[in-house]
Amino acid sequence: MKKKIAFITGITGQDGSLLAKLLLNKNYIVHGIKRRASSFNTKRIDSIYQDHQNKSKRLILHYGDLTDSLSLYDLLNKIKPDEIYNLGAQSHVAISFINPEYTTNVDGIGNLRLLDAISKLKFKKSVKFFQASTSEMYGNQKKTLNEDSIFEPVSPYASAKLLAYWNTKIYRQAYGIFASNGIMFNHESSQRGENFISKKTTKAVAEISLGLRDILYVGNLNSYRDWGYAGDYVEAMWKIMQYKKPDDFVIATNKTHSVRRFIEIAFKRVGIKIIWKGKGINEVGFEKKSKKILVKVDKIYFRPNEVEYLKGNYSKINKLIGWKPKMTFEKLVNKMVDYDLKKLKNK
Ligand code: NAP
Ligand code: F7E
Repeated sequence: MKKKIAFITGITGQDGSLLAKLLLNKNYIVHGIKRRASSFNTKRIDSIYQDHQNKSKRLILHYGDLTDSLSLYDLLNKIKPDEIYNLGAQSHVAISFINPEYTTNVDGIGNLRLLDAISKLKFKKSVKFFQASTSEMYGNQKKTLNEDSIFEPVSPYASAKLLAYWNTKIYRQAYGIFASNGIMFNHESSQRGENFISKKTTKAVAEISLGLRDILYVGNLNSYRDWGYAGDYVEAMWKIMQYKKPDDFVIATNKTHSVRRFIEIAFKRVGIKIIWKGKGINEVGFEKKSKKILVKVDKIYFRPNEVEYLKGNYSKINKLIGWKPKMTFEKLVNKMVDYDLKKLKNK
């Protein structure tokens, strides 16, 4: 039987690397684009890298960029993928306030470049397209969110992603392209970028417990996120692409936890109980036993606009596709701390 061909933007990122592994296990041929960088940026996929000389290789990397329409069209036309996963993005919300134009170009117009390239392909009716949409598009509504909730973005990242969300729907309706949105709430893993709060915390906790660092500096302790496991979310992406028709789905856990709680659980894993003292910028977290201050707030990590509370409802994808998250929040935090500890001990 002919092997399915996938094309992944963002293959070097957290989700892209996990998705590539999932698809290779399902016997796909996987193509991905990597950006030119002055140092190697493929460490998340080094374990599945296959030599160019290997005639039966099923992972093929190409130089490419979501800001470069010409190469995107040429690649799609040459590769003729069955499934395209658009996971490439400047994905950091705080950094989108610092580089708003670049974020809009990659996250918003990058999606349009791909969709428009697809609409010009002879085989456009047989290609499936997945867009990595985000819960950030909802903004600050402080209620449980689903596919019918309104969108009120409060960051350049969120507005760029909303542009991509709408164009995905528009190209579906206008050109009959199989184009689906996964509206994903936060999802984490040991492969998460080190400047997101989850990985930043678990890495710092591992370092503190081994005496390699003194303090974890953070921003807003009081925001709530619906945190799931990235391994479960890439499974949802694939399932959305196998569904009989294109549609939009919330991918979430139906639970929410504060940043403060994340930090407490991470420290608990290494036997440290955190007690909080003070308010706002002066709040600190100290170890109950030793009274040592281990967590401090630094205003540099606050955003010009904050999304205070996110909680999703995954009923639709559960009912229509049968997906549900498998990993609990506590297990996820523990797994991330254990990974970071092991990595440091093996250094
Ligand atoms: P990530 O780890 O930051 O990975 C982003 C990927 O995009 C990396 O491979 C990165 O390449 C690539 N990229 C950045 N700029 C690019 C450009 N100009 N052209 C081509 N590729 C580019 O993000 P993630 O956590 O895996 O998230 C995957 C997708 O889901 C993103 O679109 C994100 O916005 C979205 N999303 C994520 C979450 C979440 O909680 N993780 C939730 C909702 C939506 P480099 O490795 O070279 O930097
Ligand atoms: O922040 C607070 C911060 O940067 C989570 C991306 O994958 O999920 C992610 O965006 C919360 C925020 O993720 C620090 O203010 C406190 O309230 O880990 P984060 P995010 O902004 O929610 C969405 C769904 C995406 O689509 C994005 O691509 O934690 N926070 N102190 C902090 N955040 C960071 N990064 N660093 C801190 O020191």
